[in-house]
Amino acid sequence: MTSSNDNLNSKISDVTDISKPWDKNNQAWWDWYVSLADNDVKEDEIINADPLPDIAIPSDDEVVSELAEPYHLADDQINFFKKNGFIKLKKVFSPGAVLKLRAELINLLKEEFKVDPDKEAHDRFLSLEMIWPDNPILRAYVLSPRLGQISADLLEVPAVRLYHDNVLAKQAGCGRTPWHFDDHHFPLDTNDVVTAWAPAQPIPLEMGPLSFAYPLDVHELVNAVTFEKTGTGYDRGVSDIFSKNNVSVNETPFELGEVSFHHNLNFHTASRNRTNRSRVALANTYYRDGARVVNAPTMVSGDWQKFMPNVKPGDVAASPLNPICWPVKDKS
Ligand SMILES: O=C(O)CCC(=O)C(=O)O
Repeated sequence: MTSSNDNLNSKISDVTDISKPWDKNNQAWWDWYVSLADNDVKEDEIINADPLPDIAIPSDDEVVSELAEPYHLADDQINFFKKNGFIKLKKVFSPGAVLKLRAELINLLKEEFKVDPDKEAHDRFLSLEMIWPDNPILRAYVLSPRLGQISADLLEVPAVRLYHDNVLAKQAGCGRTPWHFDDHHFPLDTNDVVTAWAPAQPIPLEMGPLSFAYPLDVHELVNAVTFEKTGTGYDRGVSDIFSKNNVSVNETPFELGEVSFHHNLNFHTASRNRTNRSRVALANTYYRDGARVVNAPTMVSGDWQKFMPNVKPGDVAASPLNPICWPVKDKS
């Protein structure tokens, strides 16, 4: 006979069992993932975002040469990243390069989702991945020596590869991004992993900037919170422990051209987008050359084989879709 305790236990293990691979596409993954965010607080009304600046848009060649220029990091910036697991850097892109990126991303989103993400609010988190192989201008941003060099310098590794690009559009009214760290997502056997999160417009607080808990080791406080694949229990569990421990959270606006970099053990979240403009960002993840895929990727790793075709669990993660972005190959 099955007791009510057995039933309860099997329900609990079903909610926490993430061992099966993800069998839908990446947009379905994001729809599922944002459903895990606790949005219980009373929602404020939507406000108008400031107009985007009217500035000259650079040519493709100008963007390529801008992003080939190195970005000097001081030792204290590298030490800040090491200690806190994130850093926000200003002027990584020029204002024109950001607005050019936004126009391109909006066109791609329109084409894929048949909506204008800025005009038709559907409160949805839209995502596109692996755009760079077929889009030369996106390639200039994603494989840029500048983002590759900053990533390698922050991780203090000699070379980095691309894991994937990720176009993210949090539409007007879309709720929170749940608390998480990316170690959970990327099926890589290394912690030398960083995501460059590049906003495609300024992000005031009301738009829900990506926000970071720090220092890096606060992830240890929430080791005991079990991930649940339905409901908002995990997000609430992390949030409660962070509040009880007075964990610091950096939730600050992004100015035009500012880019954040977060380590795969950094816990991050984002508030609801309370503006009438989509919060568009390009998030590229880079990892230490030589890393391998873990032996047993889970459903939280989403459609990872799309990012590394023909690479199997346990293999070195180095498909043709994971080029080395830094150092740049000598073209002579
Ligand atoms: O854009 C967001 O709200 C979440 C993005 C994120 O978590 C990431 O890029 O690691």
